Amino acid sequence: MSDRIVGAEVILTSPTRNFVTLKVTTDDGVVGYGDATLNGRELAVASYLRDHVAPLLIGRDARRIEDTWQYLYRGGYWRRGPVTMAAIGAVDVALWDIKGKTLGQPVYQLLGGAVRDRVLGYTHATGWELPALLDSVRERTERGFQAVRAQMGVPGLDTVYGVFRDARAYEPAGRGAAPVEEVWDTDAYLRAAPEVLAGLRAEVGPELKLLHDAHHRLTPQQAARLGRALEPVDLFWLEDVTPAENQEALRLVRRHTTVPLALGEVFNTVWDCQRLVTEQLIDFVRTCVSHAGGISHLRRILQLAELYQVRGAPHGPSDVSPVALGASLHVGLATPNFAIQEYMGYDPLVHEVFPHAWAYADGHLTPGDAPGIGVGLDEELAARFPYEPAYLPVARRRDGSMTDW
Ligand code: KDG
Ligand code: MG
Repeated sequence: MSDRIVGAEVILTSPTRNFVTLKVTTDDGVVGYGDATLNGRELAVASYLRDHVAPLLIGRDARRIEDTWQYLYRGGYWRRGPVTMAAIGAVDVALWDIKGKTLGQPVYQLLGGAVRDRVLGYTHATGWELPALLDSVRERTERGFQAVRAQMGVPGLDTVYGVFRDARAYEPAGRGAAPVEEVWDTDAYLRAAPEVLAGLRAEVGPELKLLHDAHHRLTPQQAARLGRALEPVDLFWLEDVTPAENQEALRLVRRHTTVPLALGEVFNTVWDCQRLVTEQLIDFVRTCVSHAGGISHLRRILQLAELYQVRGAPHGPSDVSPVALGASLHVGLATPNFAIQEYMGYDPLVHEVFPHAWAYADGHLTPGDAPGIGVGLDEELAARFPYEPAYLPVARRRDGSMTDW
């Protein structure tokens, strides 16, 4: 038994939405999977893996997870960025999967064992106006969710990202050769959101954990105002209030509001998180196992965060594949400052393509006890759904200029 890597294959599939999966095989025939899906930029990561990483993996010792991470990160010279870090993340998760399968243990046991019995999950509810939103939230709480992210429409706009006028579940990316363009109006949003969320809190009572995502749309001053206005709603968190390239901006928000802040779903490395964590400018760090260098790097981020009482709350919309969700849950079960896992859910077909040991019950998720990550890939079924171009929408202000969404 030598654990040499003999195969590294990239598999694209689109069972209702696109996923990129790395399959690593050892000379013993052990197979490990890693998620390399980067919503709307799938082919870039697929090429990075196929053309530049897979050839380097052949012949390497699959047991040397950290050394392979360092080799790909430092050896690439061009560091960080979503494409690089998603590719490295896929390799890392696949190697943890192989290690677990080789040792006959679920990955959380290899990370030090469980520190909790199950991981709290939150899901998405949307409604254009309060009554529809309330229905959507109630449907989720009836399914056991104790934490719900609530998004509403904005009067005067035709569409708002992630919110449907009817009761359909939404998919963040729309199929087609180019992104859909939406119109955005921050002032109208700032008038609507506090009223709808206050109304929602009044209806659902004090216990339900309510979350809201502002999708990087606000200036620091607008974010501070919104945070203050939402204090009586007692949110579990307010997410992505402002783009975080300029991290100084969060200092202004913090000075004016005690609303808990969550941020980091677009971050890729511990260095993106360093300042916000060490200066305690956020309460929850949202880096995702598949976009931030895999299990090894997510653990590093959460261990830094633990020193500053910042908690982990990884990204988990439908574009984070069941492989990444499983990997995140192993980290969640074994990491003390892991607060909550986003779980948007998947189309039934996605569950078929990726059979998994992880499970949802009663508002919580568990990774299961299958060796490795515990998520497989039905390659025959996957092959029936080839990749189709799909993009997240883009947004313009009323004057036609581009804005964050
Ligand atoms: O691909 C990214 C989207 O899925 C993202 O918009 C979802 O903001 C999001 C969230 O919090 O899940
Ligand atoms: Mg978000």
